[in-house]
This record gives sequence, structure tokens and C-alpha cells, in this order.
Amino acid sequence: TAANGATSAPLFTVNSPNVVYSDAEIRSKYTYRTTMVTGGENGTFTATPHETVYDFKVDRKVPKLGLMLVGWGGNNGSTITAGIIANRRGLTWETRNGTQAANYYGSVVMGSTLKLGTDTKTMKDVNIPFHDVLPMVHPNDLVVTGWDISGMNLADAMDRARVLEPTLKSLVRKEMAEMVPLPSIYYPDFIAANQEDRADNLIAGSKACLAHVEQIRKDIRDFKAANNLDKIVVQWTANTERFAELIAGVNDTAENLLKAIENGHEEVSPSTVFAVACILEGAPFINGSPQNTFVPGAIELAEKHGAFIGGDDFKSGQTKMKSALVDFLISAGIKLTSIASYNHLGNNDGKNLSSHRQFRSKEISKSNVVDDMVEANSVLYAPGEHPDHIVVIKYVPAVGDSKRAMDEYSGEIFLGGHQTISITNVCEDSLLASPLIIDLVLIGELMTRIQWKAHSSDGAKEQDYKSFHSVLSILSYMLKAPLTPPGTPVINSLAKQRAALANIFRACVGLEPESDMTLEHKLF
Ligand code: NAI
Ligand code: DG6
Repeated sequence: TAANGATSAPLFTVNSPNVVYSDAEIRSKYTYRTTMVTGGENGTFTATPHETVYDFKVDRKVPKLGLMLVGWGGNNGSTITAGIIANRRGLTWETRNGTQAANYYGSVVMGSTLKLGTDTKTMKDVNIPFHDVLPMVHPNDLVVTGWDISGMNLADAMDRARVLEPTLKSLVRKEMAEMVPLPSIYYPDFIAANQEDRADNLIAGSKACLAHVEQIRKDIRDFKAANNLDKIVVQWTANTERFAELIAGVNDTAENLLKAIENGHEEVSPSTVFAVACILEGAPFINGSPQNTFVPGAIELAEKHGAFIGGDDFKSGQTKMKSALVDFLISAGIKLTSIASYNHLGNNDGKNLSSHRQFRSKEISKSNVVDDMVEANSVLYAPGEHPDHIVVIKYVPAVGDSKRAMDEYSGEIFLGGHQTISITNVCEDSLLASPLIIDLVLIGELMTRIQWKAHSSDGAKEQDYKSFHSVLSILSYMLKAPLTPPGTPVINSLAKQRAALANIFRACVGLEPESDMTLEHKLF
């Protein structure tokens, strides 16, 4: 494990003239191979292999990292904070099923592996923890704080959430009781009216203004200085807001958005104010909720400042399953004709979503997750044809955080046959969502330490190193409605999202994408 602020000793090194290690950096030369296609006569195509040579460089110094959560006192915020403490202290606790030890299950970075290659002696796969592919922050080393419109300390907030076992809570209670969220901004029109009774920890003012941006920036700077941190990542895990109206002259450009904030325009949401403050402060900002925080003006502002943003909406259970299952069905040549997604839950998220305008934000992010897979299959679907897709969410307080999700997938199979798949998923919603916060912060931070340059096609003059695009679409695996650089496609297929993540990591150490061809086991 990397010591904070130090260069980590890697679990593996790459033996290649294209990869150079120094104390400060890993530099790799990587040939990116794609296929360019031109359309010809009568619907035919010509496919031409295409190569671009990139240099990547990864800063090996793992920073001392602060995580600031907007909505810290909520179910996700209190759960992930308790989880980090439990892991950091190596806690175990008694449950009705026996002794439970702290873990990071549900985090791709902390809980999954990646195939490094084939063992020269046994010819078997060698798999390594995802966390060890590149030098990354360890979540146990995160310093956590945040804002909440509810001033409840984190120990009481953890009780309010009704997620964790009492035995675990008793072990972290003392530490959590000392954690109190910073006051936040509250514009009541953006979240459900039923949230008003918890709004007791507020920065004065009920609409966007520069003073709010400045206060948030100050909070970030103060936290960084007080804890001697190298960097901060901020994540929105606060209530789902309604969509902001897109208005020309208000939120369409960076300049207009800043002006709108200065003028106190009512259509600027709290989450957009947080995004703007983080962009101006150079802290990556990731939106774990479905609303359109990243209005065009916010995206332009991030691009102008070279700041990183990512979103939208944590993809935890029902949607993750959907983006895997639909990919399987359509890739298998089965014509999916309908998806009916129902769920009920009883936590505060469910309460907020029982209000129509906030539900609508969630309905949108949950509904668009199959579009690219349908569009890609012109054998099964005519242009513009779509499966029916409905999303229902009901608030049932008694079930608390234990969400019940029921999905029915119907499709056409061979010669007019029909297949119906029904899935019921019951789980503690916040225990699925919280590890995604870890993945998003760890990968988001890593992306601030990766730079690239492309060799020009004639091999002549090279460009300077630069960062990835401000919009971190590499985070798509963790998000229901992935934000992508303007004009670029959204990929929803879970397998493709994970492959992109894994293969970009591999490219940074000069390794080829894992093709899974395993010719070494097929051609003797
Ligand atoms: P929650 O309702 O328990 O927590 C949200 C917290 O945000 C509350 O403590 C609330 O007081 C606070 N808040 C509201 N407006 C705020 C503001 N302007 N500034 C600071 N704090 C504010 O919700 P939970 O379950 O933690 O979920 C958080 C968000 O993540 C929701 O938008 C939810 O839809 C989204 N999400 C949750 C998933 C899950 O499985 N739990 C999965 C996917 C998304
Ligand atoms: C009910 O749908 C509440 C939502 O906040 C979800 O629990 C959350 O978005 C997770 O949804 P999914 O579809 O990723 O499991």
C-alpha cells in the first residue's frame, strides 16, 4: 500500500522499451489501434485499420487527499464515512450471522481484479487487484468532511439512516459524533418540500449568488489547509434536485452562468453553484444524483479552467443490472421489446423522490440507459424503434433503506417465440451506492495525475502533454447517465464501460487492451 504523499512501490513493472519508470513518473508509449470506416455504394463499407501513437505519463506521487461530500449527513454520506473508519481501523463486529470484518465490497477499485497477463510457467491467468494497476490513493487514507443542510452530527445521522448494524455503529460512534457538517446552501424550490424540516444548517440566502460560491471555495481551501492536504475531490450525494430549465443567456455559456449567479437568477441550482465553486477552485466535482447540474455553461466553465467534472447519478443495483442484461440480450440477437422497472424504498431518498419534479429527474436518468445498445443493432431495430421502457418508484417508509426492485424484461426469440425474464433485487440501497463514492473519488483523483500527448501522423513535431478532457467519461461504469465531452457518444453497456476503464489503465503502463482472444490456448 502506498504511503500517503510518497511514491508507491508497484506490484508489477512492465518490461518493455516503451515503458520508462522514474521516481516521479511512469511514462509509456502506446499505439492505439482503431478501425475507420467509409460508406460506399449500395450500403457497403470500407474498413481501414488506423493507428495513433500516444505518450502517457502518470505522476507516481500519491497525494494526501481530502473528500468533501455535499449531503454528508445523508444515508450515503454517513454510511461511507463509517465504512472508511471501519476499514481504517480494521474493525470486526458481531452480527446475527457471525463476525463481520470491514471490507470495500462493491468498489471496482478495491474489490475487483484485472488480468495482468499469462504466467510463463503455468500458462494460467495472472490477476491483480485493480487498485494496484496504477499508483492510487487508498480509501483508508481519505480525510473526509462535507456540507449538509441538516446540522445533525454524523453519529446521529448514521442512526437516522438505519443502514448499519448496531454493533458496528457502537464502534465508530465516538469518532462520528465529533463530525458535524458544514452549513450548506438551500434553495427550497429545487428539492422536495418534504425535506424542509431537516434544513437547519444553512448559509444565509435562498438563491444563487457569488457569496455562496465564495463561501464554498473558502470551505474547500480551509479544509485543505487545516489538514495539510494536497488535493480535494468533491462529490454531490445530496438530495436529487429537479432539473434546471435551460435558458439562453442564463446557463448556456460559462460567462452567462457566472453572470446569472451574480444576478441571483432563480434557475441556478445549489448543485450547479457547488460545481462552479469547485471548478473555480480546481477541485474535481462529481455529481452522484440525476439532475442536470452540468448545464452547458458549467461544462464550458470546466473546459475553460481545465477542471475535472463527472456525473450523473450513481449506478448501483437495478440500473447496473439493466445495463448488463440488456447488453447481453441485444448482443445475443434477442429482440428486447419491453422493460418494466418498478421499485419501492423507504429512506430519505425515496421520500424526496415521492415529489414529482424530483422523481422526474430520476426517471430520466434511469430511462436512457439502453438507448445506445438498441441503436447499435440495426438487425433487430428499425431506425427510431425502441423497446417500451417504464420506470416506477414508490415511497414505502417501513422498508427503510432496503430497496425492493422488480424488473420484467420481455423479448422476441426465434420464430415468434417470447422470453420474459423477471428479476427481484432486495438490498440496502446505501450499501451498494457508498462504495461507488470510493471508486469515483479514487479514479477522479488519478485522472488529475495522467497526461498524454499524441505523436503527429508524420512522426514529426509532438504536441505538449495535456490532461484528459474536463468531462471524465471514464467514470461511466459508476454512473447511470454518464456525462461525456460535448458531442461525443454516451456508452451505457456495462461491459464496454469496464473495458474502457481497464484498458485506459493498461495503456498508461504501456500494455495492450485485454482482448480475451486467448490464442495461446487455441492455436498449438
Ligand atoms: P439522503 O436523502 O439520505 O441524503 C441526502 C442528504 O443531502 C441529506 O442529508 C440532506 O439533508 C442533504 N442535502 C439536501 N440538499 C442539500 C444541499 N443543498 N446541500 C447540502 N446537503 C443537502 O439520500 P442518499 O440515499 O444518501 O442519496 C443521496 C443522493 O444519491 C440522492 O440524490 C440519490 O438519488 C442518489 N443516489 C442514491 C443511491 C443509493 O443507492 N443510495 C444510488 C444512486 C443515486
Ligand atoms: C429508487 O429508484 C431510488 C434511487 O435513488 C435509486 O435507489 C438509485 O438511483 C439507485 O438506482 P439503481 O437503478 O442504480 O439501482
